[in-house]
Amino acid sequence: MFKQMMQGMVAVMLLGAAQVVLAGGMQGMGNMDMGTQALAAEGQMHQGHGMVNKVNAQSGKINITHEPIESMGWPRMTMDFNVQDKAELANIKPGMKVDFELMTKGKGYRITKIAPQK
Ligand SMILES: [Cu+2]
Repeated sequence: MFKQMMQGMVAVMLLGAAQVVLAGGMQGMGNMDMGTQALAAEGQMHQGHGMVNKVNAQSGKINITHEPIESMGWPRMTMDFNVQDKAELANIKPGMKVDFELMTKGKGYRITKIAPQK
């Protein structure tokens, strides 16, 4: 999985979007605690879609295989996210397809909205 992610990152960098990758905090994958406290209300919003692999409603974490998020310069990949409002995970189960909103600021990012696809 990590190798796949690295390949994806290399591909993105080759496309000249290295800055987007750095700003998007790809270094933080697998350790999503990083930078979340620094997130502020004026962060940038991105739309994501994907399949849920794991949900931890208690800690507010979710693992999603998401489709490419062009505004982030991200290829399709599997990764962990922190969810701002843990309560939103109550209705989210592994195997579900979801739509979500991702807020980024600096190197941090978190899901601010998530719901099953209709
Ligand atoms: Cu990703």
